Amino acid sequence: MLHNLTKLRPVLLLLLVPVLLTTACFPSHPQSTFEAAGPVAEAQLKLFYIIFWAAVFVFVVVNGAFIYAFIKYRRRANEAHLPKQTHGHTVLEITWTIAPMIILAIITVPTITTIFYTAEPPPGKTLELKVIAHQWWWEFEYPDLGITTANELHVPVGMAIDVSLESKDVIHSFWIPKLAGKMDLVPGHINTMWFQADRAGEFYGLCAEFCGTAHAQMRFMVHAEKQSDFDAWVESIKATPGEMTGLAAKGKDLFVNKGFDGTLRGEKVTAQRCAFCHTVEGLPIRGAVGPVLTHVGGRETIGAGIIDNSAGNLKAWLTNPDKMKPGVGMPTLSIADDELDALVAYLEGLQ
Ligand code: HEC
Ligand SMILES: [Cu+2]
Repeated sequence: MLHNLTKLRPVLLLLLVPVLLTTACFPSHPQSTFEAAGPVAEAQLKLFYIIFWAAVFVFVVVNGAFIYAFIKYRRRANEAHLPKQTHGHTVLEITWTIAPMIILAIITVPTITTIFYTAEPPPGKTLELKVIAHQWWWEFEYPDLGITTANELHVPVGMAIDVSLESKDVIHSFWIPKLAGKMDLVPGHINTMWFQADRAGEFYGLCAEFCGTAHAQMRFMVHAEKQSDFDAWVESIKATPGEMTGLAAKGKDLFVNKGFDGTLRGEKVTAQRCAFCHTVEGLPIRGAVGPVLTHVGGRETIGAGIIDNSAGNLKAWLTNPDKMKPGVGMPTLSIADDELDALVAYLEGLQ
């Protein structure tokens, strides 16, 4: 008995695999698409179910026929002759030609209508959003509102967001599992899509196309909020940061004026100024290599959605961004400890 069980072990382990795999589809998981929170994700989920059940139907019918034939026509003991052979059967042949046509139609019609539905936002008021992908972070521009942010998206609940997608470097893919399926961001080409959040909440977003070393750390958070909260957020983003005092003022001076030496992906770099790469509204220079930092102090995460935004993490990031996000496009600079504290105070003051 025990011996038999040992023999069965590989089989039992193999059975465990599908069981574990199904646990990956738990609806409340941030990356699950089974808990759609907007019309686009719902349409895509509906289409998934149609195709899924069509596939289940085909699986059951084909394998059912197989199993039936295996059992009914198996070779029995002492059976010398073959079962009755059929050559040509008009009814059967017509059936297995028409049945797949019906199944394909059942799949094709909703697929095409869903493609058209998700391609263009419905008529009515929409909010325009430009998404620009960078290795490995997100730039979000709202052309109607005249604001730009990074790695954190705010949208009003119940409003269709009319998205145009482009990339500064390689192909990325924009994906908010609970709101809308993936769409590529291609350098030199603009793709479009739309999505809408039907309830307030935070939705997880990520890059879904392998785009280099830190691809897995290219994330963002979508905050869907009621119109008045969204309007208040827009006002806060439009505001230019106020005067800095004390340590933060020293940090601001370092941010604009000091050139730091360091390394970028193993190469030596010199005289790197933060403001050459980052924009902070109100400063005399505007950098466009890294994310806009005008209101970075008010963001929940840094490093494109991967690390909580806290003084400790900001300091760790400035000390060695490459350690927190291997391959990152921000150089590891030699910054003295008191300078780090001043820079962190400045960044935290950018609310
Ligand atoms: C050579 C350009 C460059 C320089 C110089 C530079 N950065 Fe960056 N920085 C980047 C890039 C690129 C990112 C985005 C990294 C990512 O998430 O992939 C970044 C990210 C950041 C972030 C996180 C922002 C977010 O929303 O995730 C902060 C904070 C930051 N930099 C602060 C600074 C400060 C302070 C300095 C000066 C000491 C500095 N940077 C110098 C390119 C630069
Ligand atoms: Cu990417």
